[in-house]
Amino acid sequence: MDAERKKRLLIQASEIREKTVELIYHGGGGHIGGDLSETDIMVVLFDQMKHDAKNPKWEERDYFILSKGHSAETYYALLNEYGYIGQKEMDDFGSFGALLGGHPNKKVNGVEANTGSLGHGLGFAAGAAIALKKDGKNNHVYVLTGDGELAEGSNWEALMSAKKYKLDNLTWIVDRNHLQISGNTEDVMPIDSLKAKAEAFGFKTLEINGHDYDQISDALNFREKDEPVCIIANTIKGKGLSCAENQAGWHHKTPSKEQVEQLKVDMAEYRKELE
Ligand SMILES: Cc1ncc(C[n+]2csc(CCOP(=O)(O)OP(=O)(O)O)c2C)c(N)n1
Repeated sequence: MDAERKKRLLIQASEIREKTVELIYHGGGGHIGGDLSETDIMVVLFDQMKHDAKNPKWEERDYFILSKGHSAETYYALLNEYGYIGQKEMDDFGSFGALLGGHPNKKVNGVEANTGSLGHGLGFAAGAAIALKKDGKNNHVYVLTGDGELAEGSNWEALMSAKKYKLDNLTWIVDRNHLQISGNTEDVMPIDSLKAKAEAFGFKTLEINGHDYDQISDALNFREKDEPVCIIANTIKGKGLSCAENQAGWHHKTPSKEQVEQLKVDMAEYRKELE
């Protein structure tokens, strides 16, 4: 990735982290840990996939499905940044009857699928990829799952179909932050060796640092004829909010005013270093 693009995206990610944490603070709660682990992946993805906020149902768009739907606040922050969602909707987050709920809903521009009940995004994504292939379309389908989410059996059924239907238009990204709702994934329900499992299910599997922009970008661009792709993105849950990093207790939490202010100071300093 060229230096200018990388700097632009790193700055954008720092702003998205601020926006996410503020949204959660004002809304009175959110899945802050998984929001902050997925931020860098989603910032790069939104920058390079085909989409158009002015025409959310554009026929040529790529599809993004946030299977780990609980981490919706980063998604909303990005959709707001790109103009899919207005400021009024952001301000209403957390209030009764608001458009933006704790989990993504198709009523929101830019959201392709209702998610939040874990284990359904991969099935939706594989189905969309099959349909697009049958229609001879070139749209690509990206789906982001959690690692804890992989304890749901329905994922593995969807994964089997990806190889059978030669879904080279499907990229499955795993936010591998090693934590889920109540602790370490390997204690709650072990999923290692995930790479061997993904390969056994027929995926071309890349393991990357989910906070490294060159690695994220290259992996998202990776294609091989007839082969579905899996990206295991190693990440840090709570990344950027120092008190929350790698802490299972920050899976769902409201930061204090001081913690929000600290994040803003840290992000501003970080941006200064980039200049
Ligand atoms: C079917 C279902 N069971 C349980 C939950 C409750 N739940 C919400 S988040 C979560 C843990 C998810 O962990 P992971 O996929 O690793 O997400 P991340 O750490 O990236 O936030 C659970 C069990 C749910 N949303 N859906």
